[in-house]
Amino acid sequence: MTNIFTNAKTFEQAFVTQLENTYAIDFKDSNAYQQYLALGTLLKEHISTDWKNTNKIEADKRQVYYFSMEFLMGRMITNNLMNAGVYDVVKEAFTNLGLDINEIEHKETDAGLGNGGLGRLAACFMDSVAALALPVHGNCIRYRYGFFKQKIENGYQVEYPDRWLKDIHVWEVRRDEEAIDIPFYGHIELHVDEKGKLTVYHKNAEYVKAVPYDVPIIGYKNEVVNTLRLWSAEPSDRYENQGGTFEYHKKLRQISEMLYPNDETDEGKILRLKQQYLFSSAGVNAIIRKHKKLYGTLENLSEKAVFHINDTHPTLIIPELMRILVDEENMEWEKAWEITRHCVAYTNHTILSEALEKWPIRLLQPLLPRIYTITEEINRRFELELKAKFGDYAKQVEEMCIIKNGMIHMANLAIVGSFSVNGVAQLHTDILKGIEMKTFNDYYPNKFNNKTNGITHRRWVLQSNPELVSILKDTIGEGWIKDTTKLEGLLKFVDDKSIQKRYDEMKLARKQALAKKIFKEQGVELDPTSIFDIQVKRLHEYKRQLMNALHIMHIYNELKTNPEVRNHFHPHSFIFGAKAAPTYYFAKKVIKLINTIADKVNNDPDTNKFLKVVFVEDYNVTYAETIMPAADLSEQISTASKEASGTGNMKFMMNGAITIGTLDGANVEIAELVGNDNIVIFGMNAEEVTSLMASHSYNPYDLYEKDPHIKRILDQLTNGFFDNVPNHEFEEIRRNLLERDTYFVLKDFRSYVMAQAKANKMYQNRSEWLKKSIINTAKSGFFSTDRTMEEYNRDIWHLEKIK
Ligand code: 26W
Repeated sequence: MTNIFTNAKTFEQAFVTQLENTYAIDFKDSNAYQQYLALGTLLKEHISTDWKNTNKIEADKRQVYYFSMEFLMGRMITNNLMNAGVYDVVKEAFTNLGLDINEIEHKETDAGLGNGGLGRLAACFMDSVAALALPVHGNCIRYRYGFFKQKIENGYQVEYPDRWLKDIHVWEVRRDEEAIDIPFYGHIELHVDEKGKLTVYHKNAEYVKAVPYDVPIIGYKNEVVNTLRLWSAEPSDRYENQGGTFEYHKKLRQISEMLYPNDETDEGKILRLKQQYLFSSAGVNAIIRKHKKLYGTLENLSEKAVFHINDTHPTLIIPELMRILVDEENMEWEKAWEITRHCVAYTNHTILSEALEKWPIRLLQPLLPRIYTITEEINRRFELELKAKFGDYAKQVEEMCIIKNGMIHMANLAIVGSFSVNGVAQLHTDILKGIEMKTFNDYYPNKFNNKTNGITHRRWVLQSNPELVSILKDTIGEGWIKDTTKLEGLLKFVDDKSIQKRYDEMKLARKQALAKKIFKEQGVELDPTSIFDIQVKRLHEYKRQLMNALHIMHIYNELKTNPEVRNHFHPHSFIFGAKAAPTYYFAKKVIKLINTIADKVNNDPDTNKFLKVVFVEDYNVTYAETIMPAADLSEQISTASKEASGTGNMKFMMNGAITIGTLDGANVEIAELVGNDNIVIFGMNAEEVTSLMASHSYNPYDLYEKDPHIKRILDQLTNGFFDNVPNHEFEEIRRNLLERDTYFVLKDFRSYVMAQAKANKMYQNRSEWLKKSIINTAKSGFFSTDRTMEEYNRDIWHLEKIK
């Protein structure tokens, strides 16, 4: 096949032909959406040979299957063009044709198949493994509706469906011939013949057909194309009508209908369990089928395959593998268990207890009868093992067993059934090993390990920050793209005035771009020379957007009552982006509060030269591409010990923002890398939080009484200070803070106010600030997912690179 991307001319011709032939129109009559589809189609064809070849080369190699309920991919077009190395040619051709490549890129919908950190991490991992030529493939669900679209109406969040698939999804390939029937419900019959051989029958099952759609993941200029496999639920031919086909259709369609918009809270809904089993089982069975075809046996499975589970959501892989080995392959239990344990690796992303998944037996048993009995048997044997070691009534048995009080503890199953368990930042792993999962760590001393998260610098710098890319090119060259540790080369330039100036210009340009977008979409005008102070992440109490909001009220109060403050306060723009789970009442109140504050301060002509607040609507991956490069200050202010890692912190840092944050998650590692002068740390550390919690001695009301600033703010929440809301609007927020304050907002408030004041002052020393900004980029190379993936491979996966 000739390469149409060799130069602009040949591409132009091919592109025009493609458009005209597909739509039977003249090129001049085509619209941007058609142009986007034509471009996507041509690119997909272009990489198809590499895709096929990658599959061939990998066929008999050890591979990793990364199972994740979420892949928050965002738009793929730009990334694909860049990684395939054809971006410049296309851009040139489009210019010749009078087309704007940006406009066409924007026609792609944002693939929001994830909630937040965990899903975006999976997407960054996919980009890195392809760039590193590691044979790693994703498995997920092809949700018809991704993460909801957020609108702000009267200050409140309102959710709308995200119809990302409404038209054609150019990148996917449907593989009907690889569909797999998945049984739900029914009952199990066991038959033992004269020789003692066990046969398991699943009777009256309701089958659902899982159909895979493959999406190519293009490596950075290396001819590698991996696969992200998305499973869709469809009616199965094996389903014999047991009455009510309409019901059957309706129910099964729901399985891949929608992404659950909850993170960090365990909803325990049957539909979510169906989703988990559907993609876990379909994924594993497809891999097994391929493996058997190649080797005729599963005895060598653990040499050839790793099933990596992204949090506990795909843990059912463990009993499913056991089912296949024992029931279908007639393997002895012990041998099957040996293989299974050596095939599975587990990553934990949270220690919040409400986020640790537990399934009630009464839900799981009827839905997945065989999976349940296998899980019971895994638990029975494990308990015997524990009792033999610790005694029948030992606390270790109670703590580590998988099934207790009518619930199946998925994290326990994942730990017992895997060969590796990792946390996602050093502090997080230390807490898992030393506190939350200490008993397990004592029992399996070599199983737990740390793999600090990362981000793909190809999306978060190369694609999102052209001015920074150009500075890097002129200072350290282009080596950083292949090896981000080379960013350290920037350290030579920290005092170079001309480079400082370019950093200043880069930030200004990125801030202008964001300000322009915000003005266009929401009509709020921001001054690009003000400090852009940004907090974007899911809305959660532990992330403390509320503390940020209360601090804005404090600044406003100071500006109003103490005009002298204005003389040394650099204008400050506070920008928020966050989605709340639709059922999370308190989080939604916080959104309303932020918007109410914005309404008040933005419209006060007395102060609005100094202070602006914006809550950006519908924060998503595409939005983040404009936001990350535009920050001066990166807000990472979770209650210490609660944020497993954070990854937004890394994106901001790489783009030269300075972190204001607690010693939580990966902030700890950021602080170690940049040193105390180049980060603003405040608040209690993890140990202090843990011991304050344990002591039960915290009384937020004392702080209200002692600190007049806190008192003023809390009173303003309900005393008519806000014009357009009833006085009780924020009553729950006030009461929550005074009576519980579970996440120590008031406790850390003083220290946060001081940290903010320090940051504002620091910013005014331009040269020093720019130096810190450059140091942050220079030290951020560690946080590339290329490094993270190399570590997973070195310590867990042990894959050979392709070629
Ligand atoms: C059962 C409901 C549920 C759904 C999703 C519970 C927990 C989750 C995720 C594990 C939540 C999540 O996204 N955790 C985030 O993972 C990121 C990637 O490792 C970390 O950077 C964040 O700190 C962590 O909150």
